[in-house]
Amino acid sequence: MKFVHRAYQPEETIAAIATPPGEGGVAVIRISGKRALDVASQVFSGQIASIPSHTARLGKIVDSSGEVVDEVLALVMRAPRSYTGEDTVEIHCHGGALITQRVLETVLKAGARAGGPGEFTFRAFQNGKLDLAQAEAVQQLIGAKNALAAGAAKEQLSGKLSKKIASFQNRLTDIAAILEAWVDFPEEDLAFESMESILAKLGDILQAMEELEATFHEGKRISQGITLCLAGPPNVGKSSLMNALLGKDRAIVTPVAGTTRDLIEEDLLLGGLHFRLIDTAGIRATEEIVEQEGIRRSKEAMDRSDLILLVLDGASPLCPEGKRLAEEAPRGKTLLIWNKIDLPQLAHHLPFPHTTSVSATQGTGLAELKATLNQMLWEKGPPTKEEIVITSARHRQALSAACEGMRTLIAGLKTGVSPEFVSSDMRHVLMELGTIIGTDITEDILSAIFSKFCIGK
Ligand SMILES: Nc1nc2c(ncn2[C@@H]2O[C@H](COP(=O)(O)OP(=O)(O)OP(=O)(O)O)[C@@H](O)[C@H]2O)c(=O)[nH]1
Ligand SMILES: [Mg+2]
Repeated sequence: MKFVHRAYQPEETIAAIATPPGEGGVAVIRISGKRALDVASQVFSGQIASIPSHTARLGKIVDSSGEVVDEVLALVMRAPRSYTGEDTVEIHCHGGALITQRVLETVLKAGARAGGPGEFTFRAFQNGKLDLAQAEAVQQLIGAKNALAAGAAKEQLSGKLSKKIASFQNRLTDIAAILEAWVDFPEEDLAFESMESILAKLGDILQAMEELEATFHEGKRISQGITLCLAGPPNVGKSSLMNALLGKDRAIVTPVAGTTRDLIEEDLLLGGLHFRLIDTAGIRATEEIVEQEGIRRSKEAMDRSDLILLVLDGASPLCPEGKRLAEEAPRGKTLLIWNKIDLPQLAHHLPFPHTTSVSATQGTGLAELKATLNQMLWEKGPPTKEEIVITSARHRQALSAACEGMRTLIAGLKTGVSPEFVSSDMRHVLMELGTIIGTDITEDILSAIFSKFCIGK
């Protein structure tokens, strides 16, 4: 179902299943809006219209023909002390797909409208329970696939990012007031704030904004995971290393060069981070058409990966393909791995910024490999809890536009452009910052954001 965002109409009461589809112990149907208690009372056998907020009653859901649909618990949360800020009733029924659907249908017949994706959170936003960045964090928390992503979402939900954006806005608004005064009274000597001091303040704010924008580099890795591909010539032990890292016999390993043909992808959790590990076909010159296609895919995988594990056989002379790969691999994102250290090693000299040695079959050197990966990923170590990290491309884009506006603004002040232009640049910066927390946002953007949510949230 596609959510067609509509203007918030508090008199409309919405209902949706808030729990995932399928079978479970319980399922929750959420009803929210001015008439939530009225709608629930029509279908619920017990008396809930006058019970205190945050209390529950046991009773039955009865449909319009008098048939009992299920025995349920009804939980009442009165405005404004609910997630949406509206009167809310949660019906906890038995968690079967059919039962849950029938309870929802009964509630809808009693006068509620089916809620769209994210519509409860949209109402929470409209009622000031959450700002936009916090509302987005709700969805990120639900979708988090690793501990760091969940941590970052929780920090954002707590309002840390919003506070930081608001502090930029407040500091800029103070400066804007002075600039506006210059526009209104250009002939007056507004000596209480010198141009140097204003420029210094703007420079500080810009630097803080740029620092926040730069955290997206890490934030993206946290929220979207890291693509890691195993590449190298045939038979060096790429698939063996894949299996060793996964701790399971996933990829076929044989002494035959050219065993792996297609890409093999698996998820891997390392140090609280989500990795997408890709095993590729060994790269060499071949006439064989299937292998050629495999090699083409290997190269593509190397291009799109965040990091490349370039595997070479330390116990054999370096083959021409290995030499070429080592020359061509992008240094910054490649970790050179000498495999088969359980065998007598040949003296190889390949100057590489990141190198490690392992035995995929014996499982030795894996801890060091993981530690080196971590070092490559986080220049300053993984983000700590106190740090604010932006994980959303939308926030990054807005910050980047705001920084750009700041640079124009500062350059304008330095070259003495007309004050009107400076003020308009300032309004632009404030507006871009506002889109992050939802103070300056168009209906279209709101609709796009909330339509990505799940139904019932
Ligand atoms: N002694 C030793 N043998 C290894 C090690 N790693 C892999 N091998 C052997 O090397 C051979 C090739 O291993 P694979 O993992 O299939 O190599 P690959 O790089 O995936 O090869 P392709 O898929 O053909 O490109 C197998 O016989 C493995 O048992 C190791 O650390 N030590
Ligand atoms: Mg292989």
